[in-house]
Amino acid sequence: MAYETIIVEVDNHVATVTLNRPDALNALNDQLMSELAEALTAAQDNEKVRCIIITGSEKAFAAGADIAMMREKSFVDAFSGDLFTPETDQILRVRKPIIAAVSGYALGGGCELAMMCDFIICSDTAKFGQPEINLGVVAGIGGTQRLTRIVGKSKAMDMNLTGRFMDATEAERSGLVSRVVPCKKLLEEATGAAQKISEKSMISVMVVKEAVNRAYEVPLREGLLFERRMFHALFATEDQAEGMGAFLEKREAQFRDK
Ligand code: CO8
Repeated sequence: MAYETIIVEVDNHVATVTLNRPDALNALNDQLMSELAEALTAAQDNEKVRCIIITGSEKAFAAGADIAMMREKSFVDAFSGDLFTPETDQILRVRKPIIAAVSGYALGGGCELAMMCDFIICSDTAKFGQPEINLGVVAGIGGTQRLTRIVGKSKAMDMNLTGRFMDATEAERSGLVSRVVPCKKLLEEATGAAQKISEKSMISVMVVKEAVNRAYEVPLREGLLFERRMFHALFATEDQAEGMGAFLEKREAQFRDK
């Protein structure tokens, strides 16, 4: 499939999707969101792919939803068209892990897209923000909800009310990102993490993704029950026998996703 606003490369079990609208700092428009959702679904369906990376350019992961596209919309257009909802739903249905590799600006919808991924690795030049308030609107795909759960009320209010940007150091301190690396090393670090994940049993990997995401959806008691039941269920897999056997036999495990 030929895409115009993203570039997709599959190498060594890792699909890397690069947002590619350099003239608009990778601003998210209808075409980019629909191509991104389609590429991620294709990666989900591709047996060779075991982990996915979404990245942008050095200057911008994505500077938000496309303001030029949104400017002329009326309430009826936005509400009836359900802007970005089908695409974000499709992205959230992907069961393989997705790493956001962020350099430069991740603002508005860009920050929200990064937070939709399973974890964020960023470069020391990254800048996160929810500046929608400066445009007379508010965040629309998670900036008041996911950000609050991740960094807490005080910082989420600060970011959404003032529109200020958070640098990489603050983002790591706040738990928004898992690692900060020099800009030139960003893709190497993200790819290394993706390849490490690719070596695991895909069944355990998908269970981890589901269980951690469930922590944001259900009360602790329910989440713990889900985790315990999934832990029990994994004893039905060949990969459990292989993983534990390999440890005791002091050799590398060869997982077969069975
Ligand atoms: N949309 C469209 N074009 C953009 C955007 C954007 N979000 N961001 C940058 N661009 C364009 C600029 O217009 C400019 O184009 P041109 O060269 O044709 O004038 C080009 O990218 C380069 O940008 P700048 O010249 O502004 O570059 P600077 O280095 O001076 O500044 C900034 C970089 C600080 C990132 C600046 O571009 C900026 O502030 N951008 C807007 C950031 C913003 O407000 N983002 C939030 C957008 S709203 C949003 O994301 C809502 C998401 C929720 C959607 C929910 C749907 C349900």
